This record gives sequence, C-alpha cells and structure tokens, in this order.
Amino acid sequence: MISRRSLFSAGAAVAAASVSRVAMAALPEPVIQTSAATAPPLQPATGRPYRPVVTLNGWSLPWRMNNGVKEFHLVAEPVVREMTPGFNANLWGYNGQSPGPTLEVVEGDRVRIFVTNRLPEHHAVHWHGQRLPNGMDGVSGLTQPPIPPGKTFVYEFEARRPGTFMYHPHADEMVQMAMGMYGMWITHPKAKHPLIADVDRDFCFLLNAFDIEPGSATPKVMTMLDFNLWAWNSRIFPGIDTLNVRLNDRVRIRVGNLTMTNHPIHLHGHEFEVTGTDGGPVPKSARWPEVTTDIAVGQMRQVEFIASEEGDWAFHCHKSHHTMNAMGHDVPTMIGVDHTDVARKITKLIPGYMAMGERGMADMAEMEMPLPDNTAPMMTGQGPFGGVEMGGMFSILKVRRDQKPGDYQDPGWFAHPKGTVAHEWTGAPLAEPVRAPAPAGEAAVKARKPSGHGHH
Ligand SMILES: [Cu+2]
Repeated sequence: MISRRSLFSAGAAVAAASVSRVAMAALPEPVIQTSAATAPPLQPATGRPYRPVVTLNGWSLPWRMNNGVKEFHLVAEPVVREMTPGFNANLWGYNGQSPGPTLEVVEGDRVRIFVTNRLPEHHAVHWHGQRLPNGMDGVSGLTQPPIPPGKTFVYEFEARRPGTFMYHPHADEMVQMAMGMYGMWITHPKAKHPLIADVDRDFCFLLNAFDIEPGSATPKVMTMLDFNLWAWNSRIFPGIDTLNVRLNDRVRIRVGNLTMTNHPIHLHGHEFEVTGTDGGPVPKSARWPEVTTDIAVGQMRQVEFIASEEGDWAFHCHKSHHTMNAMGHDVPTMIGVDHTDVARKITKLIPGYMAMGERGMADMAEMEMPLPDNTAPMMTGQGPFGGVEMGGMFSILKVRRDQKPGDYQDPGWFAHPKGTVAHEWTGAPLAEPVRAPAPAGEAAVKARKPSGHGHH
C-alpha cells in the first residue's frame, strides 16, 4: 500500500498544470511504501510511454513532471522490512522499504532526484552504470560532500542510455549496504531498439544478503563473508512472490547482484539468453542459450525466454547454501551417525539444541524445531506434494495457459495433466547388484565434518 499525499500521487494522476508554481518550486512530497508485496506495474501517466516493469516484492516510485523534468524524491531512512511472514528485520532503506523503489524513466529523460537523509549518519547515492556528469556520480568525498543527516541533496542528469541500472550508497558503503540500502533503475528505450525486444512480462529484483542472528532483527554490519540470509529484494523463501506469466509470453527478468559473492541463477524447464548487462544490450551475435547465469558482485544480468512450458518451475540460486535460511547453531554433518542418545542427553543440558538428522537435513525441516521468536525456519515452504525444503534465494515461475495478459496474481498450484507426475514404481523389484566391499575395519561413516567456519 502506498501512502498518497497531496501533491504526489501514485499513478501520477496529478497534471503539472493543476499544481501552482509555488507548489512546483517546493520539494515533492515523498511517497512511502508500507507493504512488502509485489506492486502492480506503475503505468506512466505523464512523459513518454513505456511498458513498465514489475519489481518482485517491490514497487516503482511515482514521479512529478516539473517543466519537462521527471522529479523523484528518495528518503534514506531506517525501515522495518518483513523478510518473510513471521520475520521482520530492522534495516535501512528508502521510502519505507528495503530495497528502495525502482526508478523508471525513458532514454533521453531529464531526471531530478531529491535525496533526503533521515539516517543517523551521512549518506550519498551512486547511480551505478549511468553516464552522467562526474559531480552527479554520488561518491562521497570524491565527487560531492556527503549529505548530512536531516539534509536534502539534488541530483540531476539525463538518462542517456537505455538499460537496467542500480543505485546504492557510496558513503559508509559497507554499513549502509549491509543494512539493505539499494534499488533498481530502469531506463526504457525511447523508440524501437534493434537489441531490446518488446516483452509481455518484465520482472526485476536485486540479490542481497544479511547476517541476522536467529531471534534478533538487526543485521551484523561487520560481516564480510558469513552471511546467513540470502535474499531477493530483502525477502527470503517462502516470502518471495512467484513470477506469474501466461503460456508463450516473452519474459524478461533483470537481476542485479549487490551481495559480496556471485550467484548462479538457475531456471527450470526453459532456456534463456542473457540479453543485457549494466553495460547495455548484448549484441545478438554474442547471445547463447543457458539455463543458469552466474551474476558476479556488482553485476546485472538481464535474461529473456519464451515461457512455452506450463507448470510450476523452480527458479533459484544454484549455490545450495543460498537456498537455506539462518541456522541457530553450527550444525555438524551427521549423516550415517546414530546420535539420538547424545542428542537426548544434550537436550537436557541445552534446551533447543539442534543437530542434523542422521538421514540428512530433511529431518530438520520435518522436526518443526521450536524457533526463537522472529526467526525464519531454515528449510521451509509447503508445495502441493509436501515440504519444499528451501529458503533464501528461491522462487517459482508459474506458467499458465489461462493467465490473463497483465494479470500478475498467483494462479495457485499447477494442475498436472494425468500421467505426467513422477510416481512410485510398483512392478517387480530389481535384484541387488554386486558392489565394491567397504574398506576392512572401517565403519561406514566415521568422519564428522564440522560446518562452522567462523571461529568465535
Ligand atoms: Cu547464491
């Protein structure tokens, strides 16, 4: 839900002519978002037309037209972000949420962005990937003085090339990005572009990561590598909305990476091509089919495909630790080790002790361990066939024959045609084949691999 204030309304229904010159000289009222749900596409009511994007669990910021200049107002501030139902984090963001809103403009637009700093420390916004005057690049100390708390700075430049960009702080960057400050910027082409296809659905989101101890709500900002929450737009599975499309839609997904590691993003059931990077559209001769694209730190990858296969297709980071949520303990690998008696004894001493089950981690997903308040389960999510046992960077592409054009509602679970679901073999069992013998004198599994990497 967007809170609408007098001058500056969602959908930009305010015509410039209806607002007095005095009002236009004033700072535009900021629009604040109170919901973490995916907002419907923001159709442009003023300026040049374009097909808007849909920001996963996000929204696009309305603007005001002022003498031909698109004016946006970003407010850098502490926010409470629902990362998944039942788990709220104390983050920093823009206009009520982390990440900040997506800014959508058209190639050639003159853009003015007011940035008000309501953080307890200074701030500056860098417009990642843009061609602009050096003094508008937003690097605190290098190209501008920092924005002190309570002050508003103005950035103004022309959106010179079409593409997908990001914005993020360039002042105390480590802390401010660890706290959740960033957003996306889409510059739509002003006319038909030979390398930019018209698409039916255009999604975007940022990859981000946090280190939030189970039971707490504020990220540890000194963490360099050992993040425990892997998020898309500050949401973790099952809190990430599904990407709902119509059968045979041409779909574009733009993904920016502002974590400290790379993410191989993988789509089931379809091949895609990388059609753009933050450097611009990829020449057609340089595109090839993929089902996974690795997105390095500070990169954006824009992928496109025809959604020609009906179903509920997993869409996720292929690093398996990135599709899990925070663990309460350093959990040792216990596969093959009967530790039920040990666990029973330890539980007497340490209530809430949790060890990996001897059959694998799935035991933990089934156990429904008591969790500290305000903590997401590590492996979770219910599908039509049971637990999905995922967390973090995981969502679903839902391709439906009867999804209406422009309808982004979740259509529910896929109804599989009869005889198209994997099922148990019920015929005669196979004879047990001969196998190599286990090494003499060794137990089947003796090694216990510690998973703890932080030495604390
Ligand atoms: Cu990843």
